[in-house]
Amino acid sequence: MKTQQVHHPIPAPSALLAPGNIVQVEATGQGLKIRTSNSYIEISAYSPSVIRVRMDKRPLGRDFSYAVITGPETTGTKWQEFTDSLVFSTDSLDVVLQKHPFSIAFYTKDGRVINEDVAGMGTSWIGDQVTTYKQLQPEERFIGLGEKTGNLDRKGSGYVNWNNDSYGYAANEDPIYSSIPFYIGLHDHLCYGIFLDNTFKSDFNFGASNNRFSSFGADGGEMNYYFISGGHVADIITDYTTLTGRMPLPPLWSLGYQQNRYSYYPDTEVLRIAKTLREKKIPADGITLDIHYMEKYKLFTWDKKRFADPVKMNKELESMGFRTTVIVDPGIKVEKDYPAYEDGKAKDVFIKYPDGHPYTAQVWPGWCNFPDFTSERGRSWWEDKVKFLAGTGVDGIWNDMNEIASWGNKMPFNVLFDYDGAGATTIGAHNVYALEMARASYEGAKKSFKERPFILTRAGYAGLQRYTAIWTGDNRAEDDHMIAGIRLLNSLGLSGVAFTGMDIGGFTGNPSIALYARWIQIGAFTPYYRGHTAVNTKSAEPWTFGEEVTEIARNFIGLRYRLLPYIYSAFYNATQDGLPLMRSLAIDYSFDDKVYDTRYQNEYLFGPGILVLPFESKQAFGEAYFPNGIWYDLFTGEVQKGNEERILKLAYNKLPVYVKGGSIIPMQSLIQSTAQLPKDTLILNIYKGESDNRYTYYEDDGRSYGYQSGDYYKRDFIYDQANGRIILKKKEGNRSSNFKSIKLVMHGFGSQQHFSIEGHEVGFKKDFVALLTPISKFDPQGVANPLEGEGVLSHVIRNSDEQIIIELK
Ligand code: NBV
Repeated sequence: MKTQQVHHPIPAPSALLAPGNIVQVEATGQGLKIRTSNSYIEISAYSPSVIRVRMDKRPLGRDFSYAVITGPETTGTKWQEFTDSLVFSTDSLDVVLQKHPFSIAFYTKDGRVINEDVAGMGTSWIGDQVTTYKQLQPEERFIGLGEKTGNLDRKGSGYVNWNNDSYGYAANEDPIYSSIPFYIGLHDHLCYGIFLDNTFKSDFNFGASNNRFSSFGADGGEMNYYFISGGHVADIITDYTTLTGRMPLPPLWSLGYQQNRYSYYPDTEVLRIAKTLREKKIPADGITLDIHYMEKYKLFTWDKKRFADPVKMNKELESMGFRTTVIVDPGIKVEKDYPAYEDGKAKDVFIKYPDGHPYTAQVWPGWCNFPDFTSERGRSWWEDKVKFLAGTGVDGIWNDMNEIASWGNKMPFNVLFDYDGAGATTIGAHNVYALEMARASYEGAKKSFKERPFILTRAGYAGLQRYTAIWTGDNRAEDDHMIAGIRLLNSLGLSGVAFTGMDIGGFTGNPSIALYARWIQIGAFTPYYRGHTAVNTKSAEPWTFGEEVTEIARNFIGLRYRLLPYIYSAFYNATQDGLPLMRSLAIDYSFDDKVYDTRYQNEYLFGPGILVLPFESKQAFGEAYFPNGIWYDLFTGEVQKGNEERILKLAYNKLPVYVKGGSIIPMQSLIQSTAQLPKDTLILNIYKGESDNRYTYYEDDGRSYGYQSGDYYKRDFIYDQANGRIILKKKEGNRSSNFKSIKLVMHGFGSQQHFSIEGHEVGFKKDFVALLTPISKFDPQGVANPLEGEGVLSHVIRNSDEQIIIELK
């Protein structure tokens, strides 16, 4: 017998508020202003594919963002009213707003749902906390959300954004240092991005502990999100970085290997490290100084006993081809007659309690006050202080502890911040403090450093890529941490941050020899490549793990230097389209289920064409997945079919790295630092492929701002598969290339030794390209001999600025 289902409504507490029905609509140039029974709503188009939704139970307040740098667009939108709904349209999507009660859904032009509120339960408030609930779509996946641990596909997980000093964090801990409330959803060959621009503590749920919805919300402030629709994940990242900005061109030296530890001192020790790198022929460009360079950890000082003459030391380092980066923390020691403190107090730059007392907490130097980076006054004060660093010949600023971290790690909620005029307590300002610190360091360095600065931060918020690179803080010297670190960097890349790194070798603890060897190999394929370790750990320079590992490190760091033309071009491209250096396969193969398989989720492309397969150091075999296309072993040239799973035999001295068919990979001769010029032949590796490819190659002086006034050399390289041609397009920019000749190295073209260049038939000779030096003396079983790219064909041509066509048939 069928029983009648009875509903006993559970009374909702009065604090729970929903928008209710639409009662009034007004068209603005860019969208609609809507009044519902309980809320104020504004929908506006920022481009045909980007729609902003603002909602509050109070009239909408000041429109201000630390993240977004663009405004709405006024053209191309229209709206229509129906009995039960309003439809707001752009050229790319239709936004359907239900009237009774209010809810919102985004559709493709051919009527497919991309994303929709849970009917009748879209957005609601519980007190000041606001959340939007989105219907889970069948097979929906979620990727991104910035520096978040966990799987590539975040389905079934929930996360919190609250910048947190996470010393020695667990590989699955949340939250850690930075907050980027932006993720990408995928289902049915559709994808979209959602960026919740709200600096309060925020909460994301991707179907965790429920089977109905994904949701995003914050502890206060407006529901203020941007919906981005796009055909491809890459388009969404590009749109997101149009909203929040892209990275500036980094100095070339910052892409070389950087050596650090907590801490190198005194000056003689710093110089010893630099000299040893040179003596051992381990290429490097940077030395990073941790907190012990300061006098009793006081900002904007040098310890005079340890560093009697920092200018001289930095000059000496520079003459050896090294650049110096120094750490800064936000805490200014409360100490009478300490100039930075007295000046900060006089200029009233510190954050305060409501009764006007400066907020004081303990960090390295002792009790400290903290500049208010959310105020124009605080930022320009800091910018001015940065001159001190410029004056001592420093080239990079490393912003640490900016969550804000302090002993006890429990900053009171009633501390006041300027929040650029609007005023905020800790609960609204905490997540942007680090972003604004990095901004002040960047702006200050831009004004006072003689060349492009390198800026690094530990914490941040959406948009941090405009000012700074980021590293993943105090990781552990453990295998799973190395692999989790890859996913953190890949996720940051999906979230608009291209310039990222992790402590190579691990910060806490001591890596095993094998772990260090694997990590230094992987590091060569991460954007910011820095070895670092904590105080009181064993030495962790590349030569401290025995002769064999020294050789492995030399090989892989050397390979990194030879790849610099490719890497620098990838950075240039990131400044243009926002696409990261480390690309999770979810970017290019978004709807290939295998990519999300936990066995394969760590694989990524470094730049557009190099596939990196990271495995733990303990593994003798690794399960690999090769996505669609043809792949070439970077070291041996061996061809690997795509759409194939394979078990790889691993070796401690060779990281599996492959190149995608159709790629054009520019390389140069080995140099020991970017201060050294490579030989004047650019090596252009061309890999036979099955589809077309276009790629922008870029050079400039690597250090000045001359590129902004045309002092650059840029050209497009096209792999025109359909017509059997490679085209090196005419150069753009006023600069001549560093390379007088180009050596064309053809991979995968078999015995075809004749090509025509500019209509003339040319014979290519059989060649041999050694990417790594043999280390077989350490390799008695001959397990891996990762040296030969054998059987390639090569031909050297003059590097003319005009278009060059190479016919393959
Ligand atoms: O300044 C010391 C360390 C630094 O080496 C590390 O990279 C930062 O993440 N810093 C944290 C301070 C606290 C270390 C326990």
